[in-house]
Order: sequence, then structure tokens, then C-alpha cells
Amino acid sequence: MRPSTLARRLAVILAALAVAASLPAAELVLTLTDAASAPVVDAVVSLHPLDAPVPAPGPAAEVEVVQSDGEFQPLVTPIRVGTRVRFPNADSIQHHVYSLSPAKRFDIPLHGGASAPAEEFPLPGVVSVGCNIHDWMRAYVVVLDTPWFALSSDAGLSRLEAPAGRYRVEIWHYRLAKPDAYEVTLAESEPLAAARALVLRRDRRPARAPESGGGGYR
Ligand SMILES: [Cu+2]
Repeated sequence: MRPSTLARRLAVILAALAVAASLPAAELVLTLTDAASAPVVDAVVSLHPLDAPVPAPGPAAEVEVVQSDGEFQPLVTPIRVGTRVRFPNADSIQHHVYSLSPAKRFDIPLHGGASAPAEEFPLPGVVSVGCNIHDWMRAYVVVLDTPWFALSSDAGLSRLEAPAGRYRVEIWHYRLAKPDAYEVTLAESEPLAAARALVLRRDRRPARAPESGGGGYR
């Protein structure tokens, strides 16, 4: 084998080892239920390291919150700080998307189609997104200063992979009076399975207006 080939192979092996060393090594499997033992869907679970720095963000990602059938899809979008969010309109009617939340105020005047520009979310916090025309339309962009987060499934389940260590677990849900938080230690040996019961408030989102068939904006 020529020395240059050997060096190249060594470089490939070292690169593979570096990737392996940076792979998440521990796992949290969290099941969320409400007071009636029903699964809590659309909660955002995030891990915040207590003994280690948060890794620097990679290149800014871009995600979409679509207006479809007079609703935002999805209802809850967790993102890392710096992520850009586009708000395309898939409806034949126009929407006027806005937020008054301190973490990100923005206003996208009446628009149709996919023309709306992407908004950047530079600060952590919960951003409540509405439509000026349709009061019932609501979406939440949950901006996090950690790369480790997940949205709970229909079964109330969240799986998070992160390096072994101590973390503060934060749980946000739009029907929680305040975010829930507690500490865990994740070890490499086996996934940590945990359950958490949440006390949810009544859903305060405005009810959807009945279909009118009349003129003007629906
Ligand atoms: Cu609308």
C-alpha cells in the first residue's frame, strides 16, 4: 500500500471515530399523562445540561408552519434558536400571520401562496402565532437554546438522545400554567424510562367560527 493511500485510509478511520465520539450516548424516554391518565400530545420536552456547555448551533435550519384548511399545521413547532420559519399559505383564502410574543414579534400582512418570507427566531421563548382574520387560528413556535428536544406523540411519548450527564428536563405545553421542570442523570448503560403527570388547564384557544357561506373572509 502506498503511503498516501494509507494516510487517506487512516484519515477516514479517524473521521469515523470522531463522528462516533460525538454521537448521543444516552437516552430519555418520557411518557406524559394528564390528571385523567390520558396521554399529553404536543408537549415540548427539552434537555438542558447542568455540567456541560450547550454545543454551538450548526448552520441555521428552516422549517415550515403551513396555513391549511383554516388552521396552522402543525400546532406546535419546537426549534433551536436561530432557526428560520416559513409560513406558506396552502388555502385559497388569504391569511394575516402575526405574533406579539416578546421572544419574536412579527407581522406578515394578508398573503396567499408560498410567498411569505422566512422569519428568524433569535431568542429563546414561546412564540404564540395567530391570524388577524381568523381568531381561532393558533400555532406555537417554541424556541429553545438546546439541541436536545422532542414533541410528545399521540401516545404522550418523547424520546431524547443526548450525551450522558446531568440535565434539567423542561416540559412545555400550551395548557400548562407554567413549564414543568426537574433534574435527571442520563447514563450510557440503558435508556432512562420515566413518566410524568401534568396538570393541564382548560384549552383557552378561541373556538372556530361556524362555516358561514356568506361573503367576506371566512
Ligand atoms: Cu387566517
